Amino acid sequence: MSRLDNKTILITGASSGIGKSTAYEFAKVAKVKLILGARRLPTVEEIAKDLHSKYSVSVLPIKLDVSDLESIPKVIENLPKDFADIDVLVNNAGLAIGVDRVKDLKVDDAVRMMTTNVLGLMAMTRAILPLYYKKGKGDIVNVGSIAGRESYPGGSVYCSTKSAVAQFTSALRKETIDTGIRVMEVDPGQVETEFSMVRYSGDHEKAGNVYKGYEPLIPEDIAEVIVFTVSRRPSVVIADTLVFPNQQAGSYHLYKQA
Ligand code: NDP
Ligand code: 8X3
Repeated sequence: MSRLDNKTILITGASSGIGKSTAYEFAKVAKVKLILGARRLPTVEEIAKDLHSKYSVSVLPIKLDVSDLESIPKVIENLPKDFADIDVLVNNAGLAIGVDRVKDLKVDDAVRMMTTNVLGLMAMTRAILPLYYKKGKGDIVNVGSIAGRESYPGGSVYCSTKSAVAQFTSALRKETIDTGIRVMEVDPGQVETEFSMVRYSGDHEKAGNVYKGYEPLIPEDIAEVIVFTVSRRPSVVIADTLVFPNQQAGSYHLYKQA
C-alpha cells in the first residue's frame, strides 16, 4: 500500500529525460494512473505501452504542446472521465535554446523558451487549479533549475525562465495556503538527458561536452526526488529542493577532471 495508490498523475514533457523517468518511478512504487503529455505523441504512446506491460498501470498518452497556450484548457477539459480527476501535476516540460549572449539574442528563441518554460507552466497550472480548489487538495510539482537561482553567461533567457518558475511557484504556494493544495518545486543541477542536444540543436560534440569530466545526475535521480516529494503525508510540503551531482556546487561551478 502506498500513499500514491489510485492517484491520477499528469506529467508534461514525458517523452524524454526527467519526465519519462518520473513516469517510470511513479509506476514502480504505486498503483497510479498516468497521463503522459508531450509533443511527440508516438514516443509517449510507446512509453505508455511499456509502462502498462511492466507495471500494469493505466496510462493515457496525450499530445500536448504547452507552448500552444490556447489548447491547454481544452486538453484538460477533454480528458476521458477515467483520467479527469487529476491529483498530481508535474510541470516538467521545458527547454533551453542556444547559449547566445544577450547582444546576439534571437528574439524567436527567447519567445520559445519563455512561452514553453514559463507561460506553458502557468497555463497548465491555471487549467488544473479549479479542480484542486473544488476538491480542497491536489499537488503541483514544478521543475525549476539551479539556473533559476544562479545565472551564467549565455543563459540569460533560460535562467530568467527558471527564476520566473520559482517566483510563480512561491506566490502560488502563498495563495493556496488555506486550501489543502500543495505547491512544490524541484531544482536539478546537471542531469544527462536530451536537454543539451536540444540546446545545441543536435550537435553531439557540444552536447556531450556538457557532461564530460564529471559524473552528471541521471534522470532517475530527479524522478526519485519528485516521487518522494509527492508521497509525503498530506500536511507535509517539501517546498523546494536543489539537487546537484556531487561534483557541482553552483550553476556551471563544476569540478571537472581531464
Ligand atoms: P529533455 O530534453 O530530455 O526533456 C524535455 C521534455 O520536455 C521532453 O519530453 C519534451 O518532449 C518536452 N517538451 C519540450 N517542449 C515542450 C512543449 N512545448 N510542450 C510539451 N512538452 C515539451 O530534458 P530534461 O528531461 O532534462 O528536461 C526536463 C525539465 O528539466 C525541463 O524543464 C528542464 O528545463 C529541466 N532541467 C533540466 C536539467 C538538465 O540538466 N537536464 C537541469 C535543470 C532543470 P517533446 O519534445 O516530445 O515535446
Ligand atoms: C539546466 C541546467 O545549468 O544547464 O537547467 O542551465 S543548466
